[in-house]
Amino acid sequence: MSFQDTIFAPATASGIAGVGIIRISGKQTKNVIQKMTSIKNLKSRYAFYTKFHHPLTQEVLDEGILIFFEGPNSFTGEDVAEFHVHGGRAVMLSILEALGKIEECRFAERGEYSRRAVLNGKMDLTQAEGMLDLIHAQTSKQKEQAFRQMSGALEEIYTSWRKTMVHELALMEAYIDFPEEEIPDSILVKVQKTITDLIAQIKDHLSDNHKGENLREGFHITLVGAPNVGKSSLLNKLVQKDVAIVSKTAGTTRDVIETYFDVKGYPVIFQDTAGLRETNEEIEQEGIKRAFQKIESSDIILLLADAADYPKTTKEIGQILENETLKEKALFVWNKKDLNPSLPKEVFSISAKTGENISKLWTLIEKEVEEKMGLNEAPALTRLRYRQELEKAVAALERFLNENELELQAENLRQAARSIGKITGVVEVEELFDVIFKDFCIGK
Ligand SMILES: Nc1nc2c(ncn2[C@@H]2O[C@H](COP(=O)(O)OP(=O)(O)OP(=O)(O)O)[C@@H](O)[C@H]2O)c(=O)[nH]1
Ligand SMILES: [Mg+2]
Repeated sequence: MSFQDTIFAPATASGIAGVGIIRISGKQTKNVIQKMTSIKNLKSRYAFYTKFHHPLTQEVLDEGILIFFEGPNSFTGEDVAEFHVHGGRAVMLSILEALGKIEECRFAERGEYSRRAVLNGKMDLTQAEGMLDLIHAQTSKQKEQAFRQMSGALEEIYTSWRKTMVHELALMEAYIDFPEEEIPDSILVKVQKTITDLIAQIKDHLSDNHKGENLREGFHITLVGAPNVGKSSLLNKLVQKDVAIVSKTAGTTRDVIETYFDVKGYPVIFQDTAGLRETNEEIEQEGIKRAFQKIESSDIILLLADAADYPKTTKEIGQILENETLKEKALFVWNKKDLNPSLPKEVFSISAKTGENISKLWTLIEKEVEEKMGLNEAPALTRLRYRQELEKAVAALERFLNENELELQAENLRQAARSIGKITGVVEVEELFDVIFKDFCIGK
């Protein structure tokens, strides 16, 4: 992949649409415009109505709007042009095919526009990833979080931390390298103090209960219980759609049924599972195995029991409640309230059939969801990659504090700064870029 090439790709999704946009970026952009349009007085950031023709045959391919963005004032920082043409397949293909005929022009690779934007200092890696999240956002809260990140909320914090580290490192190195300059020893005490404060700030950012990551990835709620307690009925009731088969036969559900649901702007994935019981039936056993996998990995488990059996629950439910980690994320609910009028008031019960107390259950779910994903004033840590580098940075800073030798202290500070640099992309690690930009789509 050469960054000398001029690249092109559709910026809009393929399909039938009124308008389709093809974006061109690189040194040949002006040449492309000259070869494919008859625009005379090209100006940056103006909309030109023009015919687009084939650079070799001169055949008219379409007519539409051209906008030229002169570098560095463009998305990538290079010269960029946008062809706004009709959004049908044949039109788009004809333009793309024509572009391929111009020297030094080629189809863009995945994420190449964003990658160039980062390399040209238009944004850092967290902003590029924020933009990726924005494009993929499904709910309003995900969008809000992604937009903040794209606008540089995380970049600002991480860059300032890195700056502090580099600054303190410079002070230390001056102290080490120029003893005759008589830099006072008190400087070292100051550095210690600054680093101690910094550790506290980073730790505070890290101890967010993974809210930002949860919001990016979605929150998983699993419905669990013995066969026939009404898990599938409840799922259908909650998402107001007939997604799972309900029947009076015990052992109806086997596969895990996942349904995506927008809860007040937060992404929630409900998972209905096979009823837990001992069985010799092979398919059901597999279903139960899968149910247990979901119990482990989900954020909340809605443990359902049959109110007609109150207060008896099954052995499997007992086992789940004995496990400290699982118990912590379990919400216990008696279903089929309508079948047991003598249920004590204080036990939480619902009826998936009549809908009684379903709104109360929703209140509980919403509370959990907001607790686990709610946005704060401070921008959230959104990716495991950031978390890992920040943890490495904290470890290096703590080694710094415990180290006596100045050179080794400085080395630890350098390592910490490097970790932060990896998050924002200040240290240009090709490998790292490859990993990150492969998730982008072509044209971004
Ligand atoms: N009376 C009453 N019946 C219910 C209620 N909820 C579910 N049922 C009935 O209970 C039976 C089992 O419901 P399902 O939703 O299939 O139960 P399940 O827990 O998914 O069962 P498996 O998939 O077999 O594990 C069906 O006949 C439902 O109509 C309720 O609140 N009240
Ligand atoms: Mg079921």
